Amino acid sequence: MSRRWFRREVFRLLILFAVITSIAWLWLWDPHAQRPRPIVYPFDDERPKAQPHPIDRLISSAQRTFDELIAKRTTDLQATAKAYRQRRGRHPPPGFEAWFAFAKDNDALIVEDFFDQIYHDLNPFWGIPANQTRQQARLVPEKEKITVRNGTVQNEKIEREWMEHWVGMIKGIQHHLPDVDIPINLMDEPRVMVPWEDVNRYVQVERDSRQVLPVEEVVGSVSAFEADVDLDESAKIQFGSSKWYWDAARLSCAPDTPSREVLAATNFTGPPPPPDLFPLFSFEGYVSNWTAAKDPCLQPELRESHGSFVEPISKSTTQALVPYFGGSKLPMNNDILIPAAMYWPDASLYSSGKKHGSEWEDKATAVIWRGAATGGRNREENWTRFQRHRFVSLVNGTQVRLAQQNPDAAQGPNFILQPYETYRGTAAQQVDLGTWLDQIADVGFTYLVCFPATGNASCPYTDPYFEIKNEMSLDVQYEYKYLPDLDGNSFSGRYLAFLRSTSLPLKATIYSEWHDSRLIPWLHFVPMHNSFVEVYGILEYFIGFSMGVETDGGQVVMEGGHDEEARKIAMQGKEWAEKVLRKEDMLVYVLRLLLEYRRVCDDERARLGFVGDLEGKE
Ligand SMILES: *[C@@H]1O[C@H](CO)[C@@H](O)[C@H](O)[C@H]1NC(C)=O
Ligand SMILES: *[C@@H]1O[C@H](CO)[C@@H](O)[C@H](O)[C@H]1NC(C)=O
Ligand SMILES: *[C@@H]1O[C@H](CO)[C@@H](O)[C@H](O)[C@H]1NC(C)=O
Ligand SMILES: *[C@@H]1O[C@H](CO)[C@@H](O)[C@H](O)[C@H]1NC(C)=O
Ligand SMILES: *[C@@H]1O[C@H](CO)[C@@H](O)[C@H](O)[C@H]1NC(C)=O
Ligand SMILES: *[C@@H]1O[C@H](CO)[C@@H](O)[C@H](O)[C@H]1NC(C)=O
Ligand SMILES: CC(=O)N[C@H]1CO[C@H](CO)[C@@H](O)[C@@H]1O
Repeated sequence: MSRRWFRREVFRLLILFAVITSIAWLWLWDPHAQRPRPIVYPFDDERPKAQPHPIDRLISSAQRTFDELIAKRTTDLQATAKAYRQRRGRHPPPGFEAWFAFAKDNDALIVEDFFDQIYHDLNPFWGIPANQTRQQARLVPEKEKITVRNGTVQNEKIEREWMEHWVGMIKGIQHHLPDVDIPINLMDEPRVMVPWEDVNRYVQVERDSRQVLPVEEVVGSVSAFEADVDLDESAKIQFGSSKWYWDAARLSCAPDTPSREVLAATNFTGPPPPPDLFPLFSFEGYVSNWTAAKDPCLQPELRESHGSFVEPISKSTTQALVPYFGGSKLPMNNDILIPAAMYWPDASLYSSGKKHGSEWEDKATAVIWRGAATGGRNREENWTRFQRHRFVSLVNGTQVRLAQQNPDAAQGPNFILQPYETYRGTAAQQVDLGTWLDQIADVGFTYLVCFPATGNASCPYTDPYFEIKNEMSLDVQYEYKYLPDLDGNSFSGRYLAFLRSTSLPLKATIYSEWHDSRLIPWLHFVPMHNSFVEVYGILEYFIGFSMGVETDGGQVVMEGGHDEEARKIAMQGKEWAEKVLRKEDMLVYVLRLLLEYRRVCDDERARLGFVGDLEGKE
């Protein structure tokens, strides 16, 4: 009897102990926490052994983030409306019931957080009069807007291909839409950049106006759209341009951010300044806070190392808060995001239709990239600061070897090599970095996009550093395991296709897209810093390195990699994209967006709402 009791007590204590230690461990370990700069071990064998690789930790932390997100899923109207009120602080917009039915009919997974971007984009509009936004939209020329009347898209003459895709998208939901004017940005680059102080004032108005009104005070349908009011031409949207895009952009950063007071760079000679070894927002060098790692307000060095700031192709922007819809923007822009036009057609340059690549095991264990040298207008004086050029150079074995042999400093024309051992790289100690890159990477430009234009793919000032490679269709690229995805003149239009492929996207960007709150780094894709400082660490973690062993076929055998982790992320990304980034999901997003947009443009907006789920309950 007492012996059994004793055993039970010991067992209990053991359980208690286990619970306490796991809680303490979970509590103490937070990959997002701002840590002091870690110690840099000059030699790998000084590093404490048997610690999990930082990427292992980031991967398991990503799984937890995902579990928390998905636990918020709602499946009926009641719960969905309730989650809305909790997160947004007001009633859902008129039309919410039809929206929910549409989402259900299309098997959409509903998590209120998936729509956060809509509120980030639209909330500032509560700070300016509804009629002003409405008039501004009305005054946009026909060819730059989509007009919906009586449940039908009115656009007939369509000149641009992008417009055709977006019209197709809106047609998919036109029967559910109130009358509305949707101005569309047909340029690559975002257009609206409102100073932070103004946006702050506007969102304060929104916050103060939040209210879950008593049911009897709520108006359930939007006001009739004025047929032909006298339009005040002075409300017309005006765009201008500034020579230094950065100096306009940083005004949209919060006053306490590092970029706010940093003037634009004017000397773009040579490589950008060396990147931090363990950049901010990373865990032992690897991206841990993706939202922060891609935000130019938090990384002033981007002003001189990303084409969007060095020299964008077009700089037509406004500082006024006006409604302009587009496929991507910088975090500091105030454009309203919709899914990008190139995500809509079933097959195009940016996707390979139904082909998503073969089985992981059948792919080459290597990195593939093809593309044009875009990113902005690269010139002889500043091409060394462009992100695509930098990436292509950094994984070119010959360029890296030349840099290592450079007697002055370990640098190439457009990059400075960092001591790669700090990223737990061991390949460099076994084999020469250049040789290793030759074995695992096939990356190159198909067109050098010279300025002034040469009329062909070559370019006198970059020819010495880059080979012009043949184009390669996406389905051939899918025969390789690793797919870097880099910003061009704006975001990269292949991203969705890459996610949906059976290969693994390695993503670096400064752009925001509609789907950002749906994708989790290290779970659905691999994030990279825009400096690419940790690219060798990432490649070594996944691919491993060669000890000189070759197969019978003469292929180099890689050891010490994490092929299974790579396969898993590739497949998780694919399955998730097939669940929440389908065309149906885009429509569900755009319908929600347009219902909100219509409400915020309505003079009665303060009282408009959906309360169908509450009626008869009070
Ligand atoms: C990421 O960084 C931003 C900016 O420092 C911060 O506001 C945010 O809370 C961080 N996110 C996480 C998940 O730690
Ligand atoms: C917008 O409405 C306000 C009253 O709510 C009015 O004073 C103002 O003139 C209107 N502005 C425009 C551009 O029509
Ligand atoms: C929409 O319907 C109304 C009423 O049926 C009609 O008066 C109006 O002309 C229609 N507008 C368009 C653009 O079709
Ligand atoms: C620009 O920077 C380069 C390299 O740092 C330097 O050699 C050159 O003198 C600078 N030019 C000007 C005009 O400051
Ligand atoms: C490309 O065009 C330039 C002149 O614009 C010419 O000098 C050069 O030979 C051409 N290169 C090729 C590979 O055709
Ligand atoms: C790699 O770098 C070397 C030396 O700069 C250059 O000649 C070669 O064309 C580059 N290869 C590619 C694929 O760009
Ligand atoms: C628009 C812009 O920034 N262009 C710059 C590219 O680099 C050269 C040389 O540094 C500058 O003179 C240009 O102004």
